[in-house]
Amino acid sequence: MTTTTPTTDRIRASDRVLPHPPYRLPILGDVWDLHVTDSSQWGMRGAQKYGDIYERNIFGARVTYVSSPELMGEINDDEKWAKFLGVPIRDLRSVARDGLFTAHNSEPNWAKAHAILAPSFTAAAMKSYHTTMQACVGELIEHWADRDGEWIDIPGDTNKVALEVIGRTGFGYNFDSFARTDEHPIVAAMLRILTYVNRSAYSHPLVEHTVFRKERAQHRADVEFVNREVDAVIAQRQREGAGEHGDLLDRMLTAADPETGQQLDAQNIRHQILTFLAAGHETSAGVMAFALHYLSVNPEIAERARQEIAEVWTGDELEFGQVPKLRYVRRIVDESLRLWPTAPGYFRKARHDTMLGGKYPFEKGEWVFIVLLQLHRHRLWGDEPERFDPDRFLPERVRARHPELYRPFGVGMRACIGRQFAYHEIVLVLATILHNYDLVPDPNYQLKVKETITLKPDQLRLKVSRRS
Ligand code: MNH
Repeated sequence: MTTTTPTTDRIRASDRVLPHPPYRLPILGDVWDLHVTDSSQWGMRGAQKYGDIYERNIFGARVTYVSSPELMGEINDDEKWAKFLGVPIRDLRSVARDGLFTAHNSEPNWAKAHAILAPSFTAAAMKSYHTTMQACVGELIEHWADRDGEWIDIPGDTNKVALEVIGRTGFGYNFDSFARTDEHPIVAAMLRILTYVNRSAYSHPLVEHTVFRKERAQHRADVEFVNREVDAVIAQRQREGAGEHGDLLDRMLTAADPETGQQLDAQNIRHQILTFLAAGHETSAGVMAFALHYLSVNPEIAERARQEIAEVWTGDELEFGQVPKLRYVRRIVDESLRLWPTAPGYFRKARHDTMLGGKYPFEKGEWVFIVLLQLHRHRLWGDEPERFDPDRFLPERVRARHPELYRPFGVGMRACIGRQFAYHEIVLVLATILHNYDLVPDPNYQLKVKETITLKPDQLRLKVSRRS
């Protein structure tokens, strides 16, 4: 018997034909159709016009946008596609270097830090953070106590809770967000860093050296400042002796990679701390804020959540083991993350030449952007994808659905390490707020979403009134 090897043609990027905006120009390509401020929402609108896979060609650079559940199965396979640091994530390396989020797969510190930190992020590990998280929410509840009838800046305050949570559980650091009136200097510097990265990512070095010379100098000073501050926290802990605090910093200073027996070095620990500050704060805070918006305009959903909370929360405090029993509150979180995945997409690059979906040739190293905003509104979600309906996450409905339709935390080896942490924290915060306060929406508010790498409801304000 003779076997014939099929003669496959070489895979060539130039053979790839994809839908794209009309009026493509020579050299400039689709540059007229580029949005740099709301790039994820623009990616979503493009998908609604051009389809589940389409491209924009910007001066010859091709950006492919994917929101097809069928193609996701292939792209989410770690054997076929790998994490890619697209703009603006790549530029976060100026502060986070080879920290978990911004490390290339090939950098040895990724596997090492992943092995060392993973045990600190299991559902069971949340037990050691629960009381600390509760203390942070308690400060928020206190902060609102005398503010009946005042407008409250919701994203501002959820940011404070999430910052306190990550600061204290991460490295025993209290930012004192609710006591102070000014912004903590580390927070101010981190905010400027993220704003700079988000804007300059689409810029040219020459422009940064001239037009934005001052901002660039400030950026460098900010990076140096946060490095120094975080290094001081690490050094202080080393002097005190690590091991008794039960936070992530203790673990990083004491645990070794089971594979190699190696520990993380102090510089890498700094990059992990900065990573947790950047990746683990605004993302969670944004979800809390979106959920509070939807709860305020859907009082029947808030009421149903309050009934569940009343059944589960029987003593003085909401106990660790009670949090996972708040199934409806959890569905509210899932549904908020469906409509507004606060990390609105991620990048993957082809590990080898490949024919995506049997149709689209991608050469090794070429990359795509996963448009989570649109995947989460795909027609397979039904006729009313914009409607906020937590019951989409009833277990039987989840089982009946295409498995690739929902990826707010990414997937595979580079998926979010903080997923359980985020769920525990967000459910705890929302349940405590609903238990203590009624939420009153601004009748004139129209949801508008602001992008600063992550998403948040722009200028959302609510009134809260204490429940008796
Ligand atoms: Mn998080 C990676 C979304 C909360 C720390 N996070 C990711 C990715 C997504 C994501 C998506 C994958 C990106 C990619 O594939 O390129 N993260 C979220 C969302 C929330 C969130 C929507 C809140 C809700 N993340 C958190 C929290 C922490 C955290 C909280 C820390 C305490 N996330 C990380 C780290 C990574 C990550 C670290 C990188 C993991 C890795 O690559 O190994």
